[in-house]
Amino acid sequence: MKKILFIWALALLFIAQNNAYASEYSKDTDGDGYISTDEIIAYFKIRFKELDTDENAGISAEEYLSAYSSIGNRYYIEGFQNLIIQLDRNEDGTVGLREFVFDHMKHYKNADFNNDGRISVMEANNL
Ligand SMILES: [Ca+2]
Ligand SMILES: [Ca+2]
Ligand SMILES: [Ca+2]
Repeated sequence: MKKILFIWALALLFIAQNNAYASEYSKDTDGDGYISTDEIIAYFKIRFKELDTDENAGISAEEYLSAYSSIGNRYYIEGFQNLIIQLDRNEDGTVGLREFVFDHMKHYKNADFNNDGRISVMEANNL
């Protein structure tokens, strides 16, 4: 029984990694190996839509929690409440699209590790 569980866990890990890999490449929509500003903003908009499950144009702490819990990790609502306090510049209690993109663009700009002025697919791995 234990062995079956172990194999099952390995299979899940493999599937999760493959999905992560596939999603990295979907950021580079023109396939030139680099993620342009337009490409990353398009990607962030897709991510925002995925997270905003009730489609009220804002991501709540509950929506963050359910999205990240489904990956199989254990998170707590307090962590996301703190995240929203940091990102919620118009203080409506949720993270709107502009707030979401603004915050994520900071990470995008910092991702150019070799300072060639472009973000490669590898550099965009953790965005
Ligand atoms: Ca590209
Ligand atoms: Ca929402
Ligand atoms: Ca807000």
